[in-house]
Amino acid sequence: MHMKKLLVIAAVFGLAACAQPQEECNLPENVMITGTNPIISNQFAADPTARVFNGKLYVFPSHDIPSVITHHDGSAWFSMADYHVFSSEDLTTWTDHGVIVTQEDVPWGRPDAYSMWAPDCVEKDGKYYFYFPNASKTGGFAVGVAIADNPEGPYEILPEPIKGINGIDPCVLQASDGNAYIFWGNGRCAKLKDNMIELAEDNPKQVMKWGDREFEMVGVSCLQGLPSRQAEGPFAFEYNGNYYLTYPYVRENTEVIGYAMSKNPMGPYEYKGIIMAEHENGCWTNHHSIVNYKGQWYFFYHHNAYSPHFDKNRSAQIEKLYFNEDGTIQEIKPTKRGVGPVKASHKVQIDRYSTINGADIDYLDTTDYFKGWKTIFDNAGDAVCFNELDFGKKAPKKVTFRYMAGPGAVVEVKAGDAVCEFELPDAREWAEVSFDMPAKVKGLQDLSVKLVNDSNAEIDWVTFR
Ligand code: FUB
Repeated sequence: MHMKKLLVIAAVFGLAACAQPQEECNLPENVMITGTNPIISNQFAADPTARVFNGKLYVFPSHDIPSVITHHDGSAWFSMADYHVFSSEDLTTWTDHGVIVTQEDVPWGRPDAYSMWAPDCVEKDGKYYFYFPNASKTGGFAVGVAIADNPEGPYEILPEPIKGINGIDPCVLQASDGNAYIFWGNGRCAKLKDNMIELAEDNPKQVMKWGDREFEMVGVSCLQGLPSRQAEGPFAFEYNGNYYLTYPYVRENTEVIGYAMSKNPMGPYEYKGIIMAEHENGCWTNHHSIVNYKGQWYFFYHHNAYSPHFDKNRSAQIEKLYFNEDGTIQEIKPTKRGVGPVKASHKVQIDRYSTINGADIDYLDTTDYFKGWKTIFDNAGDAVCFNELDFGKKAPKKVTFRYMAGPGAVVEVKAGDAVCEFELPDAREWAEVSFDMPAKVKGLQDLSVKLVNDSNAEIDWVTFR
């Protein structure tokens, strides 16, 4: 294809007051437009369990807050007092439906434990069963159930936790054999009764020893003999006649997500490998779920993107997941770009790039990481590329940058066949500037933004209208 090159130093159109489109200016407080990673930007959202209900994607994460309790060694620790539920139809616009369960309202739980770890939610016969771990008044962790008529709630918390489960991180598998199985902790699994709130009578039982104490545990340990050091957060699902037990465990120093396969929900499972390796920045935990939405498989997981110095304040992210022909799962690398469609008319966060060449990324405000990031261009040639940006059917007439720049900074914007250059006015504080678009760009295009000359610029976002 012949590339049309428009090397125009476009005239400044004017400093814009509110450059973002109406839908972004007037967003209700509980609605976020992201499309990139992390997906939830109004709070921390760890351990994201994704489920599809009524054609909509729901995410049930745990809700990290800055540490208010300490670990036994005195260090800052996971602190979670309640659960929110989020939903999206396009994986870009996320609605926070608010708090569905809070620690003060759990009759059997310690109201000040801040221990509402990873939850799950499944539907049966029009009822939504929300499974959550919590510190119990009688010691240790237990798993409770709250029931609702809608995924968003209101949920009614059952007075007692599930008898026979001592542990964290419940996940429920509704298998094609007609049974529901609950997995928890380090890969233990038991069958649920039809009522979804009790363990079945015919579950196997194991006598375990803890020092000189003996006690009976219900169900089976599906990860016994498999790589599973410090395993937690099991997520089980069924696809194409195979059961998958996916779980975080410590391979060297921090968690990876591994998986095992079986022909039976309760195993035995055969270890198959890694789905996601350790986080490069040392974030100790990862916790995930896997869901098919509108024909595409997705991997939800977490990272501490909004809390670089405290890895117990985590945020949910999404990547696409692919199977090999033999049913094994291809390894996934975390990205900043994520999976959501992004419109060119939105504030395009180019710091959530697909590829980067020379440019640097940094936080906009280290006193409030939720404000997000900026892209720093220091040398001629520094560039980022943001894949799959939707310019729509009508070519935008203007491009707007939120930026800072030294004198004479020229940036090249490349999208589809169009290559345009813009000289950013000198600005030492954040400013917005709009230019006429000298080229017509439509449809889905990869966008690249490059500093052309030896100057410097920082860009918060770009938008095309
Ligand atoms: O969120 C608290 C705990 O950290 C979860 O329950 C684990 O899976 C780990 O992500």
